[in-house]
Amino acid sequence: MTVLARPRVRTFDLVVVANRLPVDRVVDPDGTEQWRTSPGGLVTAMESVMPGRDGAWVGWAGEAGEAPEPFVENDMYLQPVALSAEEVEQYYEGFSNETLWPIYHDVIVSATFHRFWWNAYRAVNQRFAEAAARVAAPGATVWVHDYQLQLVPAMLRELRPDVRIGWFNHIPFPPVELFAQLPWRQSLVEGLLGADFLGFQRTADAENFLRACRRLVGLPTKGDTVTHHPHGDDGEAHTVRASAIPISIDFNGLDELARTPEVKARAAEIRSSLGDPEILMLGVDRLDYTKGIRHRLKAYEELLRDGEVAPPETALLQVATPSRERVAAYRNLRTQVEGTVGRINGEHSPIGAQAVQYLHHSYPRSEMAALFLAADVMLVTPLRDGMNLVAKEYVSCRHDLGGALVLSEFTGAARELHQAFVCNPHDIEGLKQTIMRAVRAPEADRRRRMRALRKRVADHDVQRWAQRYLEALASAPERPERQGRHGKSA
Ligand code: GDG
Repeated sequence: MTVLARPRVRTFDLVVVANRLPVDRVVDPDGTEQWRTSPGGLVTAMESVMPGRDGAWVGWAGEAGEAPEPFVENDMYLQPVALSAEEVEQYYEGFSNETLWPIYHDVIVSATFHRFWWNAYRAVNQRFAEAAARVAAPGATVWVHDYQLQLVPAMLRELRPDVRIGWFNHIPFPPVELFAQLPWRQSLVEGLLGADFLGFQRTADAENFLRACRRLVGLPTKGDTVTHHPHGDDGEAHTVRASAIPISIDFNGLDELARTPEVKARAAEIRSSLGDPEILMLGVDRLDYTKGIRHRLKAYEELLRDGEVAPPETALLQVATPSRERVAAYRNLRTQVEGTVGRINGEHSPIGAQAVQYLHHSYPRSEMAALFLAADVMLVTPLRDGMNLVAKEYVSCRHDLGGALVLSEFTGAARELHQAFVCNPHDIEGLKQTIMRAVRAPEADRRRRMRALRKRVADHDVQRWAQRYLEALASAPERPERQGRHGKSA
């Protein structure tokens, strides 16, 4: 019998598994292809954590069909996972973004359930688990991210009992009453319990998960832990910790960027191109219904109508980064937002100035920093948001201690950024008042708040987040599978 040599696969001690690779393929006008860092919360966070760790990243490259060969980018080994066009529709747009995303964000739009979407979700999670199993070195640490991959921990555990598995949820974990709607709730809980440690943005999210374990699956919980029997009722019991480790941003990197002469000059240029308004308000969001853009515009429109603010002295600049454009709820939102912006400008803009400057684009990081540095009032008004990195980025750019942050109480960030002007975006009257409080706050008050906000983010930056997460994962109790104790206990 001839034994065929297996191709050598590189393996790594740290493997990140996320729906998307951190890069997009771009084709230059001359036809050459290259990879460019893709925007988004998870990528922004992990980008400053991975370099220097000799890690691998398993994820989808963003185009349906065959996966590209593995490649190295920014010191990271990237292992693409293939998704067919049908899987993109069913696993990603369907189950992830039309079933889970609404359920996990308070059902701001209603969720859609299809059994064939679930089947695709399971099949794709299995493929991700297999890809992670291939590149993980013996005893490696595998860090799985987000709601698209909730079955990966248990699937990977089955394939590779030797590895240490962590999962981090970037979005909220829903209250048990909403999670209970999912016909596949038990499988999702069991999928997650394959991990050694489960990380959440807020304590309330971890508690929601533990409540789901208790009430929907009948598992005992104690403090921030849940106990289950990975190998059936007669097998050995195992305890998994679920607790909050809130994500952050690269404070020093952004602080440095915002201090460069180029960014400062660009900030001044942005203000002057808007006619040097006295008050420049700014919104920066993915165009997503969770971000409260419609509520923000409504409040702003009423402030214009009431004569509280007026262009050109006041301007609102709204960056709405294109997102999930193949999902109907996102297309509807775009139509609504653009209709509202058109109406506001039609009714309130004088010749030569715009009440709302609306930008449906993605921008380089330095342009974002310049926008943050230019804005007097930053409007972060989500109806529900796991964390919201934009709020933390804004304060990181304000080395001048200028600016004021209006922040929704329904963001994870509001648990940390107490000195912001905190608002309830559903309460339009209250939102208007909070915006005006931020506009009119005495300079000394704004500076005092900004100093405290910056200290909080500087002391709790993304490097500390990653370190805390990896330490929590490393100190998780040994699982029976890893010790080779699969069967019944003696
Ligand atoms: C999820 C959770 C959680 C946006 N437009 C551009 C751009 N961005 C960057 C922002 C920020 C990131 O993308 C967006 O992060 P958020 O936290 O605001 O929101 P999600 O994308 O919904 O992220 C969220 C996050 O994961 C992390 O755990 O906070 O709650 O929903 O960094 O600056 N960056 C560039 N150009 C753009 O046009 N360069």
